[in-house]
Amino acid sequence: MVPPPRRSNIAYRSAPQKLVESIRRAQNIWLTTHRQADGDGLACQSAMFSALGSLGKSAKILNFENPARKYRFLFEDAAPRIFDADLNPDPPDLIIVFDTNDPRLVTPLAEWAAERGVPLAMLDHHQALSAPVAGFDPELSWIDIQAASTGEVTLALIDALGIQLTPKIATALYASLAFDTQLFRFVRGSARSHLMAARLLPLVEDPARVQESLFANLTPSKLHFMAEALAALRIEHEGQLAVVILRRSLFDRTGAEASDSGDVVDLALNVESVRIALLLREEKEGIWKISLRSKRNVSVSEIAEAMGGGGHRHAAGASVRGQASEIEARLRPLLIEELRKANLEHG
Ligand SMILES: [Mn+2]
Repeated sequence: MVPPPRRSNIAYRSAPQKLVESIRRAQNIWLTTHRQADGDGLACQSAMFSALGSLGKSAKILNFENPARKYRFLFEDAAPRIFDADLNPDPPDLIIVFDTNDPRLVTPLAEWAAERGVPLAMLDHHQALSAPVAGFDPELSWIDIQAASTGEVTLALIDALGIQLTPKIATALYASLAFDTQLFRFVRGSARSHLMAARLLPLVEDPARVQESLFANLTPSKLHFMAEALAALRIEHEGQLAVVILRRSLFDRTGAEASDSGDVVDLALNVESVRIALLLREEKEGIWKISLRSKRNVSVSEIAEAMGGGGHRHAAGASVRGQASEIEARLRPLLIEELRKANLEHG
């Protein structure tokens, strides 16, 4: 039997008028992304920095921590600065926030901007929060949950602004795409990511370098970290739930970066039977970062929201105070219930 054709989803919703006009009017624009910035948000910052430069705007990249080493290739022209409210910089005309629609993930910049009347434009592809959060302006923001990366939304905005793609812009957007789709594995059932790649690739000078920087960046210490982290991994609930708890001491001992733990949870989800992977990572004494990944019809976004965080259907997280065992005990019934619902749906 021939399966029905799948939607190709290649049509972009048009850019919000208010967003395009605000960028055209603004002279000084800051570009930021969520805390624990990843390859998507950082690449969008890099692309927009170049794009605004070609419009003659003055742009600044401001983040909350230095980018991980593997992302440094994105910032050969403009090193990101760390936002510091105490430095009292002149407020910009507009702040564009990439890869989140939650102003709480850009604190204290969101509060700083609100006090000075600086609007926040949020470009994102995560599910919008179910409850409105102060600082989020829906008319000035562009959330497209069909996009597999915020880079797709950023490219559509660059097009709407009439900006010509350059090798720099194309390379950054290609990096966003390669990163968030994990080399075209997670394309949200749409042809868009591949079509976008086909458009960008002729302008990307060294696509292999993008791939190597983002993915072929293992070090011996990272491998030792992975070995210990995987040894601590438990697979439970008839193989459907993977749990790993990573203490600060492991990072100190192996010299791994916080962002390295993402690979552990991704690997756990690659176990055939696993439907949810839970990672608890000790950020500092008594503060744990919850990372949840799921696949197929299992959603983890509500669980993350219930823990005070957010995210999307298959990847979500939260930051929680307490002991690892007690946080795991709070999460467990929510995870089991979600698995039960998903199993029922499957019949
Ligand atoms: Mn993203």
